[in-house]
Amino acid sequence: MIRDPEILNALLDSVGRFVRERLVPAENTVAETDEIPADIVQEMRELGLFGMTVPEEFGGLGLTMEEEVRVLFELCKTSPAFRSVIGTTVGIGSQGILMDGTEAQKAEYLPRLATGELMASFALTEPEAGSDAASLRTTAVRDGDHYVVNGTKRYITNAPHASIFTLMARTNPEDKGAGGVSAFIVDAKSPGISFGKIDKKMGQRGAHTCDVIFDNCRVPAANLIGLKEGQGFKTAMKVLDKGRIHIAAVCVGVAQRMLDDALRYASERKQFGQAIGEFQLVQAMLADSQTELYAAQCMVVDAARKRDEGLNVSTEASCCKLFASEMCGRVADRAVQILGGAGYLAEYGIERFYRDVRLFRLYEGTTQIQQIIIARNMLRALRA
Ligand code: COS
Repeated sequence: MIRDPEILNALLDSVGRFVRERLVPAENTVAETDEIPADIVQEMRELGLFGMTVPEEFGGLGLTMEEEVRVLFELCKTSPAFRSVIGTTVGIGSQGILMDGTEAQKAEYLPRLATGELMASFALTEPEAGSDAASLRTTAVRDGDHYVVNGTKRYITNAPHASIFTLMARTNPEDKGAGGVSAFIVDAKSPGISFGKIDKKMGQRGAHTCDVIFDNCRVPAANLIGLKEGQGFKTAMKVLDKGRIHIAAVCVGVAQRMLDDALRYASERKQFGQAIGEFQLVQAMLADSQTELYAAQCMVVDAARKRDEGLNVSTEASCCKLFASEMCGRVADRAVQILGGAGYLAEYGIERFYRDVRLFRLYEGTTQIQQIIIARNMLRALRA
């Protein structure tokens, strides 16, 4: 749903200009330094990007899902590390509070998340609990008006910069599955929290992940999301349903950028006396990429609209994440192929995108997990 096309178009124009004038020229520096410059993060705050998904009553832009994906299509025509700076705050780190938090929890955190004063991060994955998220072992034991948290979380995006975590921990040791898990808002400065070294990754330099270790960390009971135990896994799954549409939109944006670069190269590079884009085998790669990109974009917009209508989009979200992330990988591969030797050289940038986009098929649920969710939902619908 688009509330006001004129306001949205103005936002899309500013984001597009920001990407072209500020982010694209900084891509190499970010890759070399592994840092997003502080002035760029500040400009993202000023553009309201940290508050994209926070309702207007709490000071955010209150974008609908359709508006959000359209902003992402523009914002992601550059290195995905830039999106990652805001990604966990607008997405998986904050949405649990919005979806299931009490009014007091929303009032306490959402306004400061919206301005980017606070950054949020999502702490679900553990060394022994990745795809099987419900088997997590981090414990939260009630002690008076606090919970005492112990355990380790792994691959936590933006953990080194986070002000708060949405943490999933087991409050009922008798229940080893999803029903024993609760969600908490945890201040990153709490005593008992320490951080592992920043992970060295295949790509997305400038986006940081690390382990987060909880050692007798005391979390106020008032920070139990929704003040209800045993609901944390469902909160995480609802957050991921939305997150997967968000990531699919990111894939569309990045794929568009790679295809634009490949198209430009194909029209300029000459071999056998003409631009390589005139050769049908190169055209096939361009056309297949355009077709799949268009399909992914249509899927993302459709799923976003359905979510805006209040429908359950668990299946659609997984279809989008699966198709768009795999599409993005294929477009990256073809872009390298079209650039040939230049595609393999760092200075042309495509090899960096090729490494960056590999993550899309892994995080917020691997392709195989999306397949499982889609098929399970189909079978459940048949039985219902
Ligand atoms: N929305 C709301 N509730 C949901 C839900 C959703 N999308 N998906 C599951 N639930 C509920 C189920 O209804 C069930 O509740 P009841 O016990 O009341 O029926 C409960 O949550 C447990 O669900 P389920 O039995 O399906 O859990 P499983 O352990 O079988 O796991 C998968 C399901 C594999 C789908 C889940 O573990 C998953 O998504 N794994 C990937 C995790 C991931 O994306 N990690 C990336 C980390 S974030 S970067």
